[in-house]
Amino acid sequence: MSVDAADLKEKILQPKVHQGLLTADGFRFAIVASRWNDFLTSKLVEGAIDALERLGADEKSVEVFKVPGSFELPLTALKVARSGRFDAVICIGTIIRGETPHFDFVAGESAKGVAQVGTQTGVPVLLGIITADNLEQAINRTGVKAGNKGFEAAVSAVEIVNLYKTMDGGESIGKEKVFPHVV
Ligand code: INI
Repeated sequence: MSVDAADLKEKILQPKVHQGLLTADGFRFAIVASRWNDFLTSKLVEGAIDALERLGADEKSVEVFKVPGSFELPLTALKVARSGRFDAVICIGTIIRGETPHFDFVAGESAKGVAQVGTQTGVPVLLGIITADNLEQAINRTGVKAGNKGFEAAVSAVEIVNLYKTMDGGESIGKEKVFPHVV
């Protein structure tokens, strides 16, 4: 018996897809930014603010917390997340290998720490940290060649807060929870 292409196509599962809208309206965002390599890091902060503004955030819904270096991002993000004042925390920094023998330590601890804050608090924490082997690579990731990591992290923040809103029973899906087993 032959099976034609049309039959096969009908049998392909089409599961329900959950994804966040790209609207910042009604959400509050914290940007936690390192001062290290500020001539680059400030471009990432600008990129993040630009993304939030373009996606509909207003000035009162965005706050920036400055810290000395990327190593200080996780604990600051934890305090910000625990404050209950923000829907997402966007962590921004620039770590360049050429500048420190501690690169792996600073980069590893910063990324791991930032990830832990999200899982510990349930508040989405976004990684907008550039880790680069040299200055040229870092410059290229601030929007010169390969996109702006701050902008990208902010867009991801907007998407994820919208996704969690629908999963937690936000207006777009009514009051019923998408995942009733998640409390
Ligand atoms: N912090 C950075 O954000 N980027 C770097 O490249 C960097 N380097 O090269 O050392 C850096 N170091 C500082 C570190 O994050 C802490 O602020 C410092 O160790 C004090 O805790």
